[in-house]
Amino acid sequence: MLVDVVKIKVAAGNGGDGIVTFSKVKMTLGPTGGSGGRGGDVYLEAVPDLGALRKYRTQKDFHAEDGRAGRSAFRDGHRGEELVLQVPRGTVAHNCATGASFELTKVGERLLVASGGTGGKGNFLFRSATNTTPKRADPGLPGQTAEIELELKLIADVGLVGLPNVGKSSFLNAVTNAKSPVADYAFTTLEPHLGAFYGVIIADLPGLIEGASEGKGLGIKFLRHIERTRVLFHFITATSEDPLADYETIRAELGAYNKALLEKPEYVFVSKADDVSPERMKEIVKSLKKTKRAVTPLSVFDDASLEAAKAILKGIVI
Ligand SMILES: Nc1nc2c(ncn2[C@@H]2O[C@H](COP(=O)(O)OP(=O)(O)OP(=O)(O)O)[C@@H](O)[C@H]2O)c(=O)[nH]1
Ligand SMILES: [Mg+2]
Repeated sequence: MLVDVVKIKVAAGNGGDGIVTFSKVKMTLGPTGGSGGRGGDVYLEAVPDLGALRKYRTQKDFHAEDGRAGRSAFRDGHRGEELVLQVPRGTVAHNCATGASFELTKVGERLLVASGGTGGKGNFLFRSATNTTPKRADPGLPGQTAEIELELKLIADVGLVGLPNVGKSSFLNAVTNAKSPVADYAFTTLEPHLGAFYGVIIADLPGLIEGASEGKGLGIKFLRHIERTRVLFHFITATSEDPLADYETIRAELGAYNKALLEKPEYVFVSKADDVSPERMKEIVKSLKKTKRAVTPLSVFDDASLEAAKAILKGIVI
């Protein structure tokens, strides 16, 4: 799993000071000092860019704008601009002082990490029947500061499942810039590999075999990585003698691990389409109708079929 950790310091803006001023115009004598503006807040905001933590390797200190001081003639100071720090979706923010943690799971989600200081009141607000010439104005309060550890824990959106040697890793490598090992033998992939397609995170898993739930092959422990995925891509090779039986073998193992995996939306891909005749492919697609899933022929050597798979990926809302 790709895990990335950085520590940053954030400071919200300080509140602006209130001021003491008086009108010099004879008919309107009295306090006119405006209040200070509130300091800007600091937020974290989840974005699809998985590399968004990179910039915090060089810059570590962030300060939102301070509120401006109040001015004469009842003019309040401007609020300080808020500061929004972008982090990749899947980032867990730990407040180092309080120990509190919060996970940003959805794109656009925001977390307030430091509140701006309140602006101080100007003397206009201290006027009263008994004190028509108040000389008091309050200073702005300091903004909150915090030290925050940002930890990226990728949550896959799509899990690639299937028997060994059916082209799962080849597919991941074809649609993302991942470099999952590929070879013409079973169990090339020994641990999950991740790739991102426009922010959609794909987890390539080791192949499953019949009896995996009893520990055969590499077992099924790694299926925990796809418990939280939204969608499964189920790969079946066109070179199989009985693609439907392959499908059912995998479904049985998924169900043995966790029945909830069977409820996930699932797309079936018939891989290595270039290795069989179009007639055979038709037969296979027909036999897989029983799965009641969308069935898509796929070859990593055929751009049109990769585009069809990418269109499905694009439809996955993150
Ligand atoms: N002809 C053809 N061969 C493919 C295609 N996709 C993958 N292969 C080949 O099939 C073999 C297995 O591919 P992998 O991507 O390693 O398969 P896998 O499902 O990840 O295998 P495991 O990691 O062992 O579960 C490799 O030799 C690939 O080059 C395809 O679309 N067409
Ligand atoms: Mg593989």
